[in-house]
Amino acid sequence: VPMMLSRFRGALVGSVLGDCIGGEFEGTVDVPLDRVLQHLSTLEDDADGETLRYSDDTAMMRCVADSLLIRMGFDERDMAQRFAKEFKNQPNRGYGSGVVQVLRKLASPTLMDVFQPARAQFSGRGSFGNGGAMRAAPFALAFRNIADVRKYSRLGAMLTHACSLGYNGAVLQALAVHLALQGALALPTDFIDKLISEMEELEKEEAGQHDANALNSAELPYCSRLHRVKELMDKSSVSIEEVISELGNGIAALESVPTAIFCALRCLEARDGLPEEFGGVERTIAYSLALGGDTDTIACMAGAIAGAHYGIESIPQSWQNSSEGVVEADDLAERLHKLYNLGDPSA
Ligand code: F2R
Ligand code: MG
Ligand code: MG
Repeated sequence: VPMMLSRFRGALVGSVLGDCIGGEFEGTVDVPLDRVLQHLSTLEDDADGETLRYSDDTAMMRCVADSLLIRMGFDERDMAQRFAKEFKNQPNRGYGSGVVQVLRKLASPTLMDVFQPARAQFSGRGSFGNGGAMRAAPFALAFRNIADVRKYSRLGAMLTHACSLGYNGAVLQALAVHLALQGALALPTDFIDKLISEMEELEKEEAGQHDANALNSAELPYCSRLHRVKELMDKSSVSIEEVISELGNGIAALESVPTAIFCALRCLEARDGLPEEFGGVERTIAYSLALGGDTDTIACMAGAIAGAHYGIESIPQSWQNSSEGVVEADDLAERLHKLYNLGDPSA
């Protein structure tokens, strides 16, 4: 059983690796497994290998972690300013085409309400993209209490994603990491049941006002997807096509957060077609890539969940050396672990 610090480090390093390694196939419709394995084999020889670059997923995750650390909690103005500054300094990290407008507006020193630019997106409907979810992991590392994880991951996402399908996806991802840090993936059925009951509460509260037509989705969209995750978990064999048609692999949070959770669950055991020597984080990232679509983001979210479960020791050094931003993510995780322990009344 990994120690808590190891789980924290695994979560953020797993997230960055998913982003960097998954970037190769982002937007590719069909990714045969041998292409995935070929790509992963290049990570082993780090001598002449090029460093894989991180994208918006990691850039924004770092802003979230930095802000939570420096403010020792959630401060919407500080977090918004960090997003804006990061984007201004390095705009070419593959940001979503809509969110860049929010990031430009957040840079304005006269902006009073930092949640307003997000609300103006997509003719006032707000974004349902997965940009809130891809950066949500640090909320689970900063707050011990599940109510705080829920509350602040939602607010943190709402700085750019005002549609409930966008910010609820971020809450789901933060809760999945929160539970994985507690070792809850040891009992996969309980893990998914807990997520279903959490999302039921959340989505029922918002029933009527949430923007379900945005995706023509069910009444409780995340609950309904998580039930599908549960059904797929019970099957002995599940094809890639089935995962894509049941859960999705797209840029919308609803089409990618439940998918990432499924990837982590599916790879708790050895998988056909993946090398036997692969540990759990390697399996999870490889499997996420083989789905195609929004591979950097699905692998980033699945990598955070898997990393929180297996811990940093499960991630090969060659993988850690392959990618930009791993050392920094590891450092952020250590500092968040200290902050987390400050909140422990028994420590
Ligand atoms: N943007 C990408 N990938 C595609 C191009 C990058 C490529 N690497 C390149 O070479 O340039 N990846 C990154 O974007 C995703 C996160 O996006 P985020 O932050 O949610 O952005 P945005 O713009 O808010 O939403 C994304 C798209 O979803 C559609 N959309 C969202 N809400 C909508 C609404 N209410 N109505 C209609 N459409 C909506 C739009 O097409 C948005 O542009 C991650 O994959 C990250 O890796
Ligand atoms: Mg990206
Ligand atoms: Mg992406």
